Amino acid sequence: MCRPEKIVIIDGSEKQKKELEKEAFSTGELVRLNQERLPGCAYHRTAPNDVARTENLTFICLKKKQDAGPTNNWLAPRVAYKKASRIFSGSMKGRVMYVIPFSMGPTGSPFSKVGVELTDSIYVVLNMLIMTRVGKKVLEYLGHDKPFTKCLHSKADLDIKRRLILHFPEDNTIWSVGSGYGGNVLLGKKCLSLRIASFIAKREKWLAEHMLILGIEKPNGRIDYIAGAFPSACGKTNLAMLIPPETLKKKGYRIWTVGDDIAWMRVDSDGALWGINPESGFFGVLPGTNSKTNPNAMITLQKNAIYTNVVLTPEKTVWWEGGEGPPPAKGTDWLGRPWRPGMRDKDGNLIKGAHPNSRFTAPISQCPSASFRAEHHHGVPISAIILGGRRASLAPLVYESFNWQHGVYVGATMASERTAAQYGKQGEVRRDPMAMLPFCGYNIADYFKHWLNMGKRMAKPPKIFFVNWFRKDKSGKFIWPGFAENVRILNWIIERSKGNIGATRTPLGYIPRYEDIDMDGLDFSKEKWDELFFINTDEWKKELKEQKKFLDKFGKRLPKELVEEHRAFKKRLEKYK
Ligand code: SAT
Ligand code: MN
Repeated sequence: MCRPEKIVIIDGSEKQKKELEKEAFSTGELVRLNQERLPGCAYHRTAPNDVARTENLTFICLKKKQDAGPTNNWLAPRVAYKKASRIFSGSMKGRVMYVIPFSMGPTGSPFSKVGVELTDSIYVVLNMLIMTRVGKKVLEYLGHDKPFTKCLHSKADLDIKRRLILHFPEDNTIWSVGSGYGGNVLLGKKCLSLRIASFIAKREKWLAEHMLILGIEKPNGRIDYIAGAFPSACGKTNLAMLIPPETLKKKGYRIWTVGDDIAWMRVDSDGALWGINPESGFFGVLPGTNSKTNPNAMITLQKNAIYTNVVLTPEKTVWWEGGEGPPPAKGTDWLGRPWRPGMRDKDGNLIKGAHPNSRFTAPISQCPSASFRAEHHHGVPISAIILGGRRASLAPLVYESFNWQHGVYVGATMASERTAAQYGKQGEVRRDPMAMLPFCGYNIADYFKHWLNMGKRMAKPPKIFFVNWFRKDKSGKFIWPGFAENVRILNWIIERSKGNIGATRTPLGYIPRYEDIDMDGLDFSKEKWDELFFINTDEWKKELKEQKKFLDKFGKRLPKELVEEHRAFKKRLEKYK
């Protein structure tokens, strides 16, 4: 159908990688960066209209529309294949088709899934080499009879009117055409590891989630693991790589990074939940990343990284807003235009050099906090689950749900302000259940049911918490300092999970007592603390109505447990003074 001129199988070797880089440097698809300052690094620009996931062009193509549910775009598989075939037809004429056999999760692990991506983009190949396990080993494991996800991608002509990101869960197939942007084209990531995997996970009774996994090490050496769901560009990468504040570091606290975006979790024979990160790299947001906000990321991306849509300097280094040090005197912006700091457009607005959703791709193994258990086929035991979003008002810093069922309600109704990672109006509050709204490969009401069932399968399900690092005061300033200081809250979450400390009961759930948080080295008053945890019942009553409106979308398919939870929440709020 695509009619490529040549077919090349990606074997995962260093030699082949070097050849592909050379080829991409010669055509301008990639720019070789300053090899003294940034060894092994390359630079890439996407097309101007192709800088974030296009959710409106992303479809779940199940046979029945109801099975995709009201939150997904749907196309009948037959129609979708036909529509895309027209665009794919001859799209690789004169180009090479690369065949990428890849494993999500350590090759051969019982957790892992294999995919094969066909693509006409070297950028995709080089990113997949970082993000997934690629090559001969995967083909050997696959043999002749194991199942795999069939992934087809072509840039075609990068025309947004001829762009489609199609998922066929019933066929274990993904077709993506007309884009060259990360989440649309690195098909192992959101497409396989979330949309297709969530569909498989329901059938096979496990969880495929938009979650980071981190380990928190205590002074006594014990490491407990937390999985956390946050919408795109809400700080998952920063949280996963935290370095504790000086005072806590001295005491012996440490964070270990297992993953920053996706978690696959199963119930093991011990009745506990165990998780892996199916990816082997980070595809992280750059603006705002510097050695204060995320020192570990800054070390991770200094070599063997791919930079997408940032400023290119005359010395062939890179820069982005909120990055390290002052901007270069001049450079080339993400659109390839000459750029100087302070430049304004015709309306007087500052012109950003880097796109707000510019990204780096780098191997997890280069991260100083990379967990030594990342390659373990068995994953790590999950002690707590945190859910979070960006809410300028309303949600307190942290609260603990009363039980698994209540936690599922909190996840099902959570909302967040839109970021640059999606097309659409930024800052607008949207419901984003479990941060899976754009990633659930089937009816999300059935997904809620699946979560409820998973709770019953566990001997002792992890406790579910909600966090909001982004609450603002009346003057619009963040109340909580966030970043490294969040370790203090993670620590409380673990103590609660183990039943080691008490808490205050509120209509939302349990909240921490000021005196139970280790505030050593942080000047944070009780007054501010109370402001962070203030429950505005009028606002919450409004929120409750919004939650109801959202849940009503699912009609009869909504599990009755969530209706019960809604009623119980309403009652608790009414009684609260
Ligand atoms: O979808 S991407 O993988 O490009 C990044 C994100 O939005 O989380
Ligand atoms: Mn993500």
